[in-house]
Amino acid sequence: MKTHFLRITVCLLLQAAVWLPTFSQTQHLLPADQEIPLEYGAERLGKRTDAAMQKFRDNRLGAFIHWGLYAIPGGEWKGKVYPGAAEWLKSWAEVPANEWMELMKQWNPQNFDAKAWARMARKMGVKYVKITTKHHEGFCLWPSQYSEYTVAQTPYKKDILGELVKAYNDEGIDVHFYFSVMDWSHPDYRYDIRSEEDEAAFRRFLEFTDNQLKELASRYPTVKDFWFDGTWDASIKKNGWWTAHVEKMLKEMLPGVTVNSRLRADDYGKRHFDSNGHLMGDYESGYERRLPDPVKDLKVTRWDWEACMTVPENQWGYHKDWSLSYVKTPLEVLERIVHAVSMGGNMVVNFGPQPDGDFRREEKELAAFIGRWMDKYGECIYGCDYAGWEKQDWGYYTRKGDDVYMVVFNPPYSGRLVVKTPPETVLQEAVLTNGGGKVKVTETARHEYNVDMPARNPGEPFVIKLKVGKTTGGTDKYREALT
Ligand code: H76
Repeated sequence: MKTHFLRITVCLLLQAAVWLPTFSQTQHLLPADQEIPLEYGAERLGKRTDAAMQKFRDNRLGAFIHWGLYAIPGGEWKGKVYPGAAEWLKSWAEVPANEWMELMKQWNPQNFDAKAWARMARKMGVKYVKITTKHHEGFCLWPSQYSEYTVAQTPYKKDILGELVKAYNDEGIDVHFYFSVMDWSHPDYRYDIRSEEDEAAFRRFLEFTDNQLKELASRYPTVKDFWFDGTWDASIKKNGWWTAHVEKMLKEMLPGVTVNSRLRADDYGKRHFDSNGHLMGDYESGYERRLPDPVKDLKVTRWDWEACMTVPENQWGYHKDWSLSYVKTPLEVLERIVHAVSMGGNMVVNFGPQPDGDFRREEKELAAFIGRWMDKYGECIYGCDYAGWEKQDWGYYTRKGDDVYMVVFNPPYSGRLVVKTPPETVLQEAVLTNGGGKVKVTETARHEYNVDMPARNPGEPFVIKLKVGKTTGGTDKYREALT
């Protein structure tokens, strides 16, 4: 009974370790005159306005690649299948690092074809791909001179990361690097600093990490972004200076590079948002497998953010058994993409390639489905932003300059799509994108309209582009009720 209780507690703690980092950040803005001085707080107030950041933002749709040794066992260790995230198997099954690294002998992805991956990404319509250069396990997808656990020490030998960077860039796709600071195979990693010995070891570890990051930045100078993970431990919170240093170092080496908020901790160990409530890094990266509420959480439209999601409930690396949790349908994935863009965010859809270097059937089908839709309707995604209009039940708005898009996911039985425009804004015209022609607009009240459903229901989420004008004074035929 006792051991059972203990096991449950340990399991809960491990799970907490997984979700804590994504739920702990909040923004608490202090009145300007009450702000405290910080040496390692936000670099800047408000959104970045340079071209590189605008490109990051305009891309809107990305893919995540989680690929490492964990793909080989695929969630199963010594005959037992673990339902938790496959890339955490080392932790679930409590495998010591040296035993885990034996998997390197089996790293030989004979079907790996970087060009085929890049074609698949282009056809899916993603504008960038985030690749796990090193996940928590510590195995490097590039031949790092600072580690013995790299692709170079496997039967496959080749620089997987280098091949991918080239192949994606050749297809016009930006590459972003995922990098886990927490490293389960490095003897100097510490979860907390409790002694001088810890202090010395962790200092060596941070130097090692700096070296790996500098190596990545100089070997692959076209990288556009570093997405840090595994930064939630007390050891890192006690070394907020180092996270500010990394941000600065990378930005000096690679002008324009973007860095996620998850890297950062300030002088007091406050993460994502500093002690004065200002976002650190260039964009918020806390929306992992969840999204802000499209009505209640509009505060997120004030800063840049990027969400990422798994296709099963929580599997990033390859897991051989997807029947253990709910798997989102391609339509559900699409809706999350639109949901994110409608609130001014990016969405990154995860893929966990198989150990042989190919993608599982479900992922290929998903990529093809999203790609077909993006091909027809992508103009409401790329370069689009939060429209600022009141959310309606039929779906989501996005906006590009003066054009407002209605992305219709839930067509109503009435056949009328309600649109409420902000003050001084009038609806002039509604046109189906993808060559569908005009649909009728009827003014029903002040700043309220019915937009007709297309004569033939497209049978898939579709997009109506709205032409919008400004009211020019004149008399108002509507009167408020006297009550
Ligand atoms: C916890 C955790 C990690 N963060 C996600 C993006 C995956 O990499 C997961 O293993």
